[in-house]
Amino acid sequence: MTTTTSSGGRMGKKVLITGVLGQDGSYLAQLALAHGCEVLGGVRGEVTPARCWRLDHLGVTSRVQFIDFDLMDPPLIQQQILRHRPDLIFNLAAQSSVGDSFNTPVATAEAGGMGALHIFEVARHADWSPRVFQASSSEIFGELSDVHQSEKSFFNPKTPYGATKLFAHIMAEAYRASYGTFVSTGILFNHESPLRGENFVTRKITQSLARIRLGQQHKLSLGNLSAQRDWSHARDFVQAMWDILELPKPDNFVIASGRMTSVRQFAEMAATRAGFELRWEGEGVDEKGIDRSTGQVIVDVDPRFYRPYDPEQPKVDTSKAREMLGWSPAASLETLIDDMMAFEFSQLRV
Ligand code: NDP
Ligand code: GDR
Repeated sequence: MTTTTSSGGRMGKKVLITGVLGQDGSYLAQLALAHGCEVLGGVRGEVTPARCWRLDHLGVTSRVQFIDFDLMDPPLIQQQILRHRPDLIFNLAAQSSVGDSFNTPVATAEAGGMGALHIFEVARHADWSPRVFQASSSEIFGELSDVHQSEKSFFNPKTPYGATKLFAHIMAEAYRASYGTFVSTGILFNHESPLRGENFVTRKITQSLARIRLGQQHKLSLGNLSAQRDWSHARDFVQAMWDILELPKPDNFVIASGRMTSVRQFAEMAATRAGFELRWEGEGVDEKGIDRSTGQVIVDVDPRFYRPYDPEQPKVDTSKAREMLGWSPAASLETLIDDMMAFEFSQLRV
């Protein structure tokens, strides 16, 4: 039997989370379990203990029912959804690195674009009307002239990842309009956490700075330091995803904090929190770069980390999420960085 909790939860509901071993999948599994839901965790390939480190960190691994789920395998997608009949489907699986998408455009599109479409198609024919959440991205905006972007903006992505996410986003709208399928989207700006993959710039920075502080690494090499991002905590973003599927009608929501910070500023803030001052290449520090007596560390720029195309992230109007969901991020950027640095030191000191 299904009951609704006072917190708007869905006690007893079955929730399928694709990409459950990823950052957002792990936090969302924890949230759904806290709401009394049964969590089906979609995973491609074998579930090894090493791959469950995020769920382990949150203490929920044993409560997730793992199911084989590969976005590149349409018959498997259909079979698993029809077999388990989830009430809510959060499609979080994707090749999620914009940088990697330049090297793997076809695989990125097949999983993130066609994979999402196959899920919508099963939901369209399902006789129990599941609700679907699709993880869209701020990358769908691309380079635009509007000052503040919103759900109604014209989309103009130019990265393979952005184009893939736009395909799935437009398909979600098409399924709503054409078939009445309950598919909502979150146009998600960057969200980070201690559970972020190491190939993303925030985690790369916090992990490297902790290693440098403990003498395990000499130098942090980055790409575009002046790139600006609207960074929030992933824990707050999975709450927004949850709230979006609680609404009576499917819709699109921009989810962001509204605060832009450069990569360089993020690194400086993280270093301050790690207890030292950053010195940058060309500021009188030699190639080896680290002087532990003064606690100074060097960060250099390595062209290998530049992208062939790296558009500025647009500023955004978040009023729809504030008004219709009552959502705004609970954690500040400072809290996020504190959380990430504390995690790095706890990992390296054991
Ligand atoms: P992660 O990269 O941490 O997680 C993505 C998960 O998808 C991984 O567990 C990965 O598994 C899985 N996956 C990849 N390809 C497939 C496939 N073919 N079939 C099944 N599973 C697959 O991403 P996040 O948790 O950070 O992001 C969640 C979603 O939100 C993604 O769709 C991302 O594009 C989107 N998003 C994220 C933002 C962010 O800032 N975090 C912002 C905007 C959108 P494996 O270990 O096997 O690779
Ligand atoms: P992004 O995140 O591309 O915004 O995609 P990422 O952390 O990879 O890059 C952010 C910005 O930092 C610059 N940068 C570097 N990036 C990486 N990864 N490594 C570096 O060394 C480095 N140096 C500078 C990048 O050029 C870029 O401008 C994330 C993902 O979570 C997507 O899935 C999601 O859709 C978008 O956020 C919104």
